[in-house]
Amino acid sequence: MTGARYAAAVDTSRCRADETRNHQALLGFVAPATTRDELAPGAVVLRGFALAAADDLIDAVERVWAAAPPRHMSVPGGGTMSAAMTNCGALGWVADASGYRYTACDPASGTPWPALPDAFLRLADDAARAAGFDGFLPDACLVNRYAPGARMGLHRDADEPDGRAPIVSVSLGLPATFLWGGATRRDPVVRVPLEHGDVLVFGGPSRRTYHGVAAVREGVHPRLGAVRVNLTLRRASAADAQTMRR
Ligand SMILES: O=C(O)CCC(=O)C(=O)O
Ligand SMILES: [Mn+2]
Repeated sequence: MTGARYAAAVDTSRCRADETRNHQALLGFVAPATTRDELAPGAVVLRGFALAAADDLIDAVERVWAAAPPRHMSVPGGGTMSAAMTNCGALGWVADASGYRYTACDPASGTPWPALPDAFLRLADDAARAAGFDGFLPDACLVNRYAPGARMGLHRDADEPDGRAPIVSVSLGLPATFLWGGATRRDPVVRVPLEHGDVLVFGGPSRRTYHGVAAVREGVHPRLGAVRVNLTLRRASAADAQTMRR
């Protein structure tokens, strides 16, 4: 068989297997099949991985928003983030004119960030395991709310002292184009479409890769309206970051 024919045969049988599994999933027998897009060593998009939990996740997001409303944080050098942000977990990521850091309390209220919802913890552990990282126990979740036009420039998640734990990043609501770069800001960027229910896990050699989000396009999501939500689950404390790559 030629390479192309072999690839076609493999693809067809995989589609058939997925179809059967998805049919069984509709009947409630098994979890739906998830397509995996490997971006780089240690980085994978698990397509539709959060769909089954999406309603519970959004209910929990709404409770977090009620306790710690999203806000446009200031950044050093002037200006504000175009995504509105808040946090849940023992630690929350904050930006202001003096820099970026984790805090135990919401600076807006002076009270601790809301606790990490169980639905977030379950999904984070399941997705990390599916991506090859066992025992992921996040202690911080940044909740980003993007209105159409909001974006996030290329950056690395580098405020966490221990880089052994991966990052689990959950997309809900409007679709977005994720920008996946390299080890330096000048490396070429791949545009990765992300939809409601997709989960990106990046760790190991990809943990400090540059990434960002292109401006979110106009649209309406049936549950969230004209909004994209991203949950970024991380291990932010230095101690006990025991997650290792399989
Ligand atoms: O919204 C996203 O998909 C990514 C967000 C992100 O990279 C961050 O908050 O650090
Ligand atoms: Mn990031």
